[in-house]
Amino acid sequence: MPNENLYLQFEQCFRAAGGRAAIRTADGAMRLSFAELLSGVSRYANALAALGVEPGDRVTVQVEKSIAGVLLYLAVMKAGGVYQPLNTAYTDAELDYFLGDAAPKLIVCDPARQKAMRELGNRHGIFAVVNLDAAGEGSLAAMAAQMDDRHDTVERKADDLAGLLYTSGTTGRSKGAMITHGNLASNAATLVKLWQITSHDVLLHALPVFHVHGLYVALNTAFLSGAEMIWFDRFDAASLIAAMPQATLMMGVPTFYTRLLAAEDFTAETARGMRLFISGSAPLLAETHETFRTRTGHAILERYGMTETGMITSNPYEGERVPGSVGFALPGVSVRITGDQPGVIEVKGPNVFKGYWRMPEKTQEDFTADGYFITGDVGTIDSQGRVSIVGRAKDLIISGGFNVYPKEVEDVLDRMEGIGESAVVGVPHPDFGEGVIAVITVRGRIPHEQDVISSLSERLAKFKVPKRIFVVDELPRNAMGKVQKAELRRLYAAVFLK
Ligand code: MLC
Ligand code: AMP
Repeated sequence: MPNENLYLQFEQCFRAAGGRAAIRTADGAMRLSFAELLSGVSRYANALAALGVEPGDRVTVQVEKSIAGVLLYLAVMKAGGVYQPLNTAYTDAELDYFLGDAAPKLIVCDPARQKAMRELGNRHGIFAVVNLDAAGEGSLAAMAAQMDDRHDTVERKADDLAGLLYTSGTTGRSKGAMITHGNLASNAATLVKLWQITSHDVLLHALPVFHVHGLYVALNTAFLSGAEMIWFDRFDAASLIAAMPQATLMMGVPTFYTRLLAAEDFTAETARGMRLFISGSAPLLAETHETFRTRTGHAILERYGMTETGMITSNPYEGERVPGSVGFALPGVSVRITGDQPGVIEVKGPNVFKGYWRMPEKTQEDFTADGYFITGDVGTIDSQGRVSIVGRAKDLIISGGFNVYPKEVEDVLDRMEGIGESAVVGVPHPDFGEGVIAVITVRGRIPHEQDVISSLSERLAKFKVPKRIFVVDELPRNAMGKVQKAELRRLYAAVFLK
């Protein structure tokens, strides 16, 4: 049996690229060649083995974005482990759940969080905790530096897990999506080919690396093609504009594009050397697409994906990129809508995950009898196969590319003293696409809006916390007693647009 560990494919590409830059900062102050990437990953993989990580073990990682963090990501794969990244915004209360559920062998966190993480880990019988800071220093980096730079890539089958990525659910409980080496390998190869990514490309990488977009779409396509990356620890329009003349390729959420357009010095000249702009994770407004094209001459290529499936559809590289459409099913992936259109999009293919971690019933619920994954996105497919997303069957808000499940926020609100009921909805937001708001009823004294927000921030990651809280006497309900969220979205539609 051949070794189907995806890292072997990356490794081949790294060897061929040798001394060329793999990842660097725009000013060149930090630069890692492909050869250094190879030896660095081996050192980290040896460190993981020394820390007791065995094939199939989860490694939970909550660290600031850094190049050392990339070495760690690759090393977990090389060592046969299961990479389990977490948003740096998660609070201790949120982490407690993930640690208990994922039951990792090792936790890697920021030094500032080590004490709290150790306490949380101990509660779940996880005793190995090491750290890595934003500069790529820390106990794990120190350990890796002592290790041998040769390491045999652990044998994995295509069906073995490479990642465990949590995604919230409409029930409010997060589910771990089990992603295999085969899922990642097929999706990355398809995208490299479709978007014609080569070793001549230079990718602007400003996305976080704890979600599918920045992690699997951006990193894996660069690693499989030998493209160079210009590395940003976070998105900042001015820094991207300054670096863009050195680049050919960018991937971002719609907020990246609206923020670039808001900068007057972002011009056709800035984007002259660019080959391709890709958008995804949230709907790109047709207006943004048009304004971008008028300003730069580039038609942003919109694609559609999900944690559970990787990328599903894409507008064509050659051929018309239609604003408001997410394009065609990727080669090898089948997409359908059963019944009337618009309807729920279903997907099947080598990109589709293996199921939810330790939730066989939930997994079964989300697949059809003939093996299609039910996305919960509502769309249409035209006679040529072009897919458009028109809504969501799931109660989900996407704010600046981050998913917020209202139920999770409502559960916290409902437990707060003095609050009767709550309904959390997303309304149009000029920067984040959708902005989170809460509408509540109270028992007794009306609380200060800021007090409710502060109290929520102790339990929930910042991006989930409603930007505004509105108090009403009663929530609007239909005849069945169900809160009418559509009505709330209509009533509060102009909150952020004033
Ligand atoms: C930050 N804040 C957000 C937020 N990001 N609030 C709501 N939604 C968000 N997305 C908070 C901050 O904590 C801060 O709170 C305040 O809002 C203003 O922050 P900011 O400085 O303006 O934000 P910034 O750091 O610039 O971040 C915005 C952003 C970032 C858009 C650059 O959110 C981002 O990188 N988003 C990308 C998400 C992503 O990668 N999604 C891919 C998912 S994968 P305060 O109170 O402290 O001021 C997926 C599958 C697929 O969906 O198809 O790709
Ligand atoms: P996540 O669970 O974080 O992976 O988010 C996946 C969800 O993001 C999908 O189910 C869609 O609702 C949404 N999404 C991703 N890409 C697009 C897109 N191009 N247009 C509209 N929604 C998108």
